[in-house]
Formats: sequence, structure tokens, C-alpha cells
Amino acid sequence: MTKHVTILGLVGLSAFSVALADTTMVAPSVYEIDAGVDFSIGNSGASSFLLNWSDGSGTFTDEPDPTLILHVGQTYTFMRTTGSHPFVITDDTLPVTGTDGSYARATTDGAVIDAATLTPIADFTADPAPTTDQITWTLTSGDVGDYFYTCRVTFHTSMAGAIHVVEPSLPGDMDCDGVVGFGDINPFVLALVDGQATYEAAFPDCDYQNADVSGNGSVGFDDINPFVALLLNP
Ligand SMILES: [Ca+2]
Ligand SMILES: [Ca+2]
Ligand SMILES: [Ca+2]
Repeated sequence: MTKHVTILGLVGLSAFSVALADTTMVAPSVYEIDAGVDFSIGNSGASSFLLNWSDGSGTFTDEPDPTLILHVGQTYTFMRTTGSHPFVITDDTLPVTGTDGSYARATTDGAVIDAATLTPIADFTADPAPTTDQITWTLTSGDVGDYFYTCRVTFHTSMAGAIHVVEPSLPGDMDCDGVVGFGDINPFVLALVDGQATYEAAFPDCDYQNADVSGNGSVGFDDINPFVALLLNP
């Protein structure tokens, strides 16, 4: 309790809002997009889909087969914008090799692609123009997991990418019960004072980065004021 009193004593009551970028490039060819967007999808020959989208972070143009990290609770659409190359979303049973940005489908068997395609298949296939088919995917907690996208043309194996569906991070939720409350004070202090390893040992299923309430990418004393502001104005 001593730590709590000390920390609470440091803070003012100034209003604070957490800045959330919509798209964050977390690694080369890996984009976390925390709010629903519309992807328009072109292609570079039979080597890659080219994804385009815009959000509060700006406009992303012709990203070749990016890995997408998408958030539960958001709706994303996927639309082909030029002829040929049906875009399908599959589960992680699709045989795929490679790494972010350079995945390749490891089968040319259409039945294997169809078996992995999410159902109803028609809902998870964006047929090429001139149809107006698109995939509209509203993510729920049951969708958390790993997926792929690929071209349904069986021999276009290089047209492939990964999708990871995750629960949105909740800054300040240090006991990962889905809300920010007074139960988060002890684990917040633990993360701040004792560090990541000690925190993760005590809360193995929770996200240490939730302590970065200031959103500057690191956990530190800059997070105390915004954390307390969240507690007072959740
Ligand atoms: Ca590719
Ligand atoms: Ca909590
Ligand atoms: Ca911080």
C-alpha cells in the first residue's frame, strides 16, 4: 500500500486521453490495424496481392502481401479491384511456408484451399471485378487466432499472406480482466517498479505493454499520471 499512496500522491487530475494510432507497423510487412478499414486489393502479377487502405494514420498504398494484425470488435472489408485473382481467407490449416511479407502457399490442390477457406466460402471469397463481391469480416472473441489469405488460382502460390486476430489491448488493464479499475493498481505498480519479468511471472496471461498508458512505447514513470487519470475517468 505504501507504493500506492506514494504514486497517487504524485499525480494531478488533468484530463488525459489515450492517443491511438489506427495502423502501427510493428515489424517489416506487419501492420496492426486497430480500427475497421476497407482494404482494396490489387495485385503484382501472380507474385503478390497489393493491399491499400486509409485510416487515421494515413494512407497505405500497394503493400505486397502484408501480415495483418486485426482487432476483435472491428469490421474489416476486403475487395478486389481488378480482374482475376480471387482473394480468399483461410484458417491456419492451409499449408504455408515463408515469413512475413514473403509467404507462399505450399499446396496447389484446390480442394485443400477450399477445405481451409472460412465458411461460408462465398462469404470469404472476394471475387474479381466486374463482380462487386467483397469480404466483410466482423471479428468476435471466437475469431482470435491465426489465418492466411491467398489466391484461389491454384498455381498462384506466391500470393499469400497472414492475418492474426487479437483482442484489442486495453492500456491500464494490468490484471487483464477486461476493464480498468482499482484491481489494476497493484499489478501496475509491480510492472513499473519491479519490471517486466517479475510482472509476467505474476500475471503470465496478461500484457505488460498495457502499462504503457502514455502510449510512447515504453513503460515508465510517464505512465503514472495517465494511469491514474484512467482510474478516475475510465
Ligand atoms: Ca507474395
Ligand atoms: Ca483490470
Ligand atoms: Ca509510457
